[in-house]
Amino acid sequence: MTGSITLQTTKEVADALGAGRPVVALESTIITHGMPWPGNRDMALEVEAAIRAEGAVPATIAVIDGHLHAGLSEDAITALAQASNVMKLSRADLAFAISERRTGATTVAATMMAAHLAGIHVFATGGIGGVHRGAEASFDISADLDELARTPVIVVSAGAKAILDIPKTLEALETRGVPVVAYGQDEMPAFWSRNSGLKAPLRLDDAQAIARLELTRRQLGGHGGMLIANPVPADDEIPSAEINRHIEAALASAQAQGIGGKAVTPFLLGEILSLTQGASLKTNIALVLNNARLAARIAVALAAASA
Ligand code: PSU
Ligand code: MN
Repeated sequence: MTGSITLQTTKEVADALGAGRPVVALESTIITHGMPWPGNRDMALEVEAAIRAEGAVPATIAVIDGHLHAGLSEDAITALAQASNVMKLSRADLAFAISERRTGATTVAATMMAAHLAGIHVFATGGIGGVHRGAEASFDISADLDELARTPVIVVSAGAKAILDIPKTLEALETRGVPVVAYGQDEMPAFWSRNSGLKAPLRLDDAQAIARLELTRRQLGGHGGMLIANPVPADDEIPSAEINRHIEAALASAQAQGIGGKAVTPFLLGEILSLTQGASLKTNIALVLNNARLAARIAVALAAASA
């Protein structure tokens, strides 16, 4: 087999890419492994609508029956949101899902790869994967960090998920040369909470400034990705003291049940969902929507500056 991977795009995405109009990539692991049905489907469709309302086109990324898609129809999103046996695809698994004709949802790492292949420069998610607590023993460090180092896509997130070791995650990003930019505040956000107690490496206050930084990075050459850390809206946050209790409890259950590898992040998110009686999911959806709006504004600013 030779040639290149054919990306299946919706007409909306193909037209926008062809005309240089703003497009925002979206991941699908958050749909299949991050949230339960039917809230996951509602989230995915609301996020797409929020991106369109800001004047950009959403492109949800997934592998369906071996085909790599950039842009899914509402029916395809609904089917994926209810499907079982969907693989969780990181960089290590993306080609396997395609060659074995499988269906898989893309993590931050695999979504960045697909976005770059498609010519999409901006991607919105909830929180990136990073260095897990206890990584000095488990060696569990998300492939998202190396992908940020190598693939030139702007990732808009609410920081790294607070289930992780955020100080170590920031160190690992610095080592890899990944700019980490807090949006509109000095402190690094912590996913469900606005503050982490850690100063963010960089700060910018508007989408135009982020677009300017991106264009400058391109001029320097050899640039990889960049992480925009956008705090959850104040009305939707869970204070860190409160969420931290639940994170500790969830981590203890994961340890007791011997959860490892790819299952860790989905397990912890599920535990925290039940410990907070659904409040963590409401906050997760709010922060993804907030990130989608900012990502769309960055994509619009980049398209205007590149025209
Ligand atoms: N953001 C969310 N929920 C999620 C994720 C991100 O709000 O479930 C997913 C992303 O796909 C991210 C993955 O890449 O969690 C991290 O998984 P791991 O720790 O196994 O690398
Ligand atoms: Mn991992």
